Amino acid sequence: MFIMLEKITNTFSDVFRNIAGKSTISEKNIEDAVEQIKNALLEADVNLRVVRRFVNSTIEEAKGEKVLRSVAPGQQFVKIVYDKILALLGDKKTDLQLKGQDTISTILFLGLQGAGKTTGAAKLALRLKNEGRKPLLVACDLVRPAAIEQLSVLAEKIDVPIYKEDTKDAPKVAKNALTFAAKNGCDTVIVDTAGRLQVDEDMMAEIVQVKKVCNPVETILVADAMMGQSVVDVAKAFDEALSLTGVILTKFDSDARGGAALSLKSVTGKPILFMGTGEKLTDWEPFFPERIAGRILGMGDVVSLVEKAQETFEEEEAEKLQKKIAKEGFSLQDMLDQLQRVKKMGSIQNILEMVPGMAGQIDESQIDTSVMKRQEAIILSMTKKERENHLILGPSRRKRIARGSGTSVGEVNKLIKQFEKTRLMMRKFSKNKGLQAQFMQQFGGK
Ligand SMILES: Nc1nc2c(ncn2[C@@H]2O[C@H](COP(=O)(O)OP(=O)(O)O)[C@@H](O)[C@H]2O)c(=O)[nH]1
Ligand SMILES: [Mg+2]
Repeated sequence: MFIMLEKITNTFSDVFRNIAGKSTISEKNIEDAVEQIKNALLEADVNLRVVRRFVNSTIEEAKGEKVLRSVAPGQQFVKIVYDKILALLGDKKTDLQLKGQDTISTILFLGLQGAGKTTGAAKLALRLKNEGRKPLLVACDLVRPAAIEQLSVLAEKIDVPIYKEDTKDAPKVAKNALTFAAKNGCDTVIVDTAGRLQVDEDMMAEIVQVKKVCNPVETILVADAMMGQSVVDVAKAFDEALSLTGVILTKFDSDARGGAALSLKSVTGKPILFMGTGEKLTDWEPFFPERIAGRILGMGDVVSLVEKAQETFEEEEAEKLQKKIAKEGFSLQDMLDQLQRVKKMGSIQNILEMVPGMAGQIDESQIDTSVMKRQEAIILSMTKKERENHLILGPSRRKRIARGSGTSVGEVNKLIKQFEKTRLMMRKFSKNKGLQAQFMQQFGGK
């Protein structure tokens, strides 16, 4: 799977390996790296306008303070590129906008001939069926001779009902299919339509009529990922005539160059909802921008780099904290800041989601954050004055804090004791660089 992005991935890996290890990078380094990336994108057949926008915004951001002045500028640079690629792909996974199962939701599939509409309709039906919905497949491709038969065979394979008629009137079929769905308790109607070899007026006119009749919640362009950037013009034409709500990319298992995936979202503004990944009816997956971005940038390598970039940022914050402690001592407010910073790193879970084999394997409950949450609640229940000077925390204040944070006086006492110990340690070792790490560790534990 994913042969299609291999080439572009190789380039990214080279560029990153080169730049990530540098302890300082110049504007020239950034420009060179971005130039290489630009060529890789163009070679992958990404739309020129998309490439230009990507290049400009990356250079601008990479030349900013945060990168050039940071401890590990190469890593920050990689993170910026990752974020931009992710944005190209649509940031977050988008779900189908289906209505509740007490009404009928119609999904209209359209696209050029051979794009994968008919196969895709069956693949989606299978998926929805497995999710507990009751799909109905509708054969509205009345142009290609064997089209109805093709859908019938697929429907039978996945044991999903099909609605078909011996006619050339597609809108009529769509209309009758809805009645059929209502009578037979189907809640999701997937309408397969006729494609042409290229965008053509007759086809558009017919699908516009079909759309009017069936009032779909989703009007989805099914596009072949092997088409490269020419898919962009096709998408635009369909969108103008039919107001698309989303896109499905098929043949992701091919060795296409990836241009379509990287162009479609940003040119059309429509989310990529699913991808077809093979000939089998189960070769169908939701489109996860994070996974694809990780994949494009060379997965393993880049994931760890992005993670490191995040850590480096933490390190810089920690360094600032050290300086402050050396001067003023460590306060409960500092402890709160630390807790909250550690909590933010929860996003590491998201990063792990992109590692092959890890996706879906991580159980939120396995990451124990409850201790930290309680500690945070305790400090949050203190006044500013108390956070600055723990010495004023007498019994009645502790009781109030326990009540305010929904914890016990015992827990408050424990936290203050832990704080005092840490504070002492901090003072002793405030010039010791390894201390922050130790400190963090201590908090993670019980
Ligand atoms: N390898 C691969 N082949 C696909 C995929 N989706 C569709 N196909 C094949 O592409 C061809 C055209 O698909 P079809 O659904 O008939 O396209 P339609 O004309 O848009 O309805 C068929 O041979 C499918 O098996 C996919 O994700 N991967
Ligand atoms: Mg078809």
